[in-house]
Amino acid sequence: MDHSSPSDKNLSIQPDTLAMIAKARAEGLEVVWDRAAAQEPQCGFCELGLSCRICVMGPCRIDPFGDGPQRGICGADAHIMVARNLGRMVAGGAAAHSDHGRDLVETLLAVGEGKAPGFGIADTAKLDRLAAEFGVEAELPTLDKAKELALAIMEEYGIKKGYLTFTRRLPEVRLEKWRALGIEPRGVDWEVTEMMHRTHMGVDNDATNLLLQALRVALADGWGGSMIATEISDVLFGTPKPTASQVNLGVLKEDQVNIILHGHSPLVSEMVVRAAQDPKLLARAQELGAKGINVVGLCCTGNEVLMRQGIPMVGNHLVQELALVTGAVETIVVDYQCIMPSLGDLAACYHTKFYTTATKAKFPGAIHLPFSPETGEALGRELVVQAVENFALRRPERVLIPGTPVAQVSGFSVEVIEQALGGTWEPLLTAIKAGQIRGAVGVVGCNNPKVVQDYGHTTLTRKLIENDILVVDTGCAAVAHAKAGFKQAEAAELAGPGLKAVCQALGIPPVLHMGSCVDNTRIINLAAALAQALGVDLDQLPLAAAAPEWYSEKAATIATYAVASGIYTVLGVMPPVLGSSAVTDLLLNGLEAPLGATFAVEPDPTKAADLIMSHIEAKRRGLGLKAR
Ligand code: XCC
Ligand code: SF4
Repeated sequence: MDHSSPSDKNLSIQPDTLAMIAKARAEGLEVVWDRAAAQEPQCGFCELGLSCRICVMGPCRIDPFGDGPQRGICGADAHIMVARNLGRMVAGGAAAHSDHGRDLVETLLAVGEGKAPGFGIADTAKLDRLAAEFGVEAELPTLDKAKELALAIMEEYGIKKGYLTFTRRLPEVRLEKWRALGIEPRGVDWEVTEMMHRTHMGVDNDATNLLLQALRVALADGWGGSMIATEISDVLFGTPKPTASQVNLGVLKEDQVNIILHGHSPLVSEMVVRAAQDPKLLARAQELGAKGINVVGLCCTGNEVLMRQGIPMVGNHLVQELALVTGAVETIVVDYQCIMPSLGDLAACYHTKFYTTATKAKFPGAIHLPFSPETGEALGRELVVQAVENFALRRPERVLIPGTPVAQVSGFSVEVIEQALGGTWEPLLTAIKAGQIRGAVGVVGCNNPKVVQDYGHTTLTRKLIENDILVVDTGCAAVAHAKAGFKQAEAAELAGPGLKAVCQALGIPPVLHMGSCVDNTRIINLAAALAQALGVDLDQLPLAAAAPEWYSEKAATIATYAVASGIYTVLGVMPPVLGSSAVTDLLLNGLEAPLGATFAVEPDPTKAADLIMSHIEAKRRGLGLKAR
């Protein structure tokens, strides 16, 4: 019997999602859309950024209609309130990414000191390049070099050095623009801390000054914490190469032990992937009646192991609960970020075991087995052992796995794209100059129950590639695109004639998967490389970014560093800023003159595509290229 209501059809464009919503209904289980409905109507003050609970003289609210209070108890007006709230949001995202990066650096240090069994250096060429960038002696043996690099990168977090090394990848003109505004990032933790300080009651009470610090803390993420996470992950686990895999709930297997890896870090997940190949554990699984051990990924931990190991992707943010509703999951292992605190309740409705692995991220209903570089390898094995044993408790009558897996190719690191082009950016630049490719857009970010799941991503991207715009993607957007079939070489057929010809010549899809959320730094590195190759600043390139379904603080931070790096960025969901005309105007218009880029907000993805296309043609004109 179909328990879904007709209105459920408006929640997602994905048949596998809808099938599992129906199963959740039939089994009386609550999922994210139910809780979203229960929150209606959402607070209008908060939506506008006009509520404040920074101190306990408050909470305070400002009346957007002008009848009620126009100031908080301390005297903060609407502009101060909105700017402070936004600043804290951006700092939250930067803190999350950067703290994730720190875990990778700590592990690199442990590897260098010989204290991390099972971990090693997978990409020595990248280790060498980074060592050169950070002034580490080239002649050192590999492990010593890893240690010295880790120690050098730790300086990026502090207050001694005063600049971020990765920013030196940018054209000098970009750095000069930052210096003119006073937003060149100094240290990762420094900028986060200063944002928190400035937004304490009675510190920075100038909306513009607050927003400048928001730009600076975002840059400390993009060219600091996130980039560290990406680069060190490549050193430890390998720089991604094109890898064939599959996507959607159908990658779960009825006759195998299913393990889901969820969160953002590759540290535990890589160890689980490795342990799952152990013949002894496979034999034990077979003893219990399973045909094998099926490791799949979800959200960005999923992207990490998909990009490097070809591990199938079960789904994006709004699928996390539904994956458990299949009843086919022995174990879900999480690290941190974007993990719904509801997972414990859902796991308890099935035989599923829910494991947390980060001391900084505990959840109700979970078993906590903390990771450390010293014990990570053993932890990976223990998690697989537990999953295999749990297979015996699965209740086949409750299992329903919807969907047929869709093929996808993933793993387009900057290094691989450059290689595919023959080791130089020239062929890509030639195709752009000739107008075969009009430009490139990063379509990135989350799912949000305010948007029909995956409709924003896929509608925008389909229209962009039809119009000869190359799309690169990360995060949950990448999962949406893969499910739509955009990541197969055959998807070249969906592209306009120019892009299609380029894709067919190179044997690549028109939508290139560049990784997880922290891997948005691959996109800005690509942009910087193209700008350097052309001898221009990033804002002169025919590039844009979009986050059609974003929800998280991290996404706000990514969008902010994209704009501050010179990339026009279109959001599909309104950030909580409309309560201040000054803040809104600064974001939509005021950054154009000093930084060459702005934010735009457009919930309709078809119209967002139009905005992006006219932006790209304007940038082409600016470069003296033929424009439409
Ligand atoms: Fe989270 Fe990275 Fe957003 Fe997905 S896309 S919902 S942040 S998992 Ni980055
Ligand atoms: Fe109210 Fe000001 Fe305190 Fe905010 S900081 S809660 S506006 S008194």
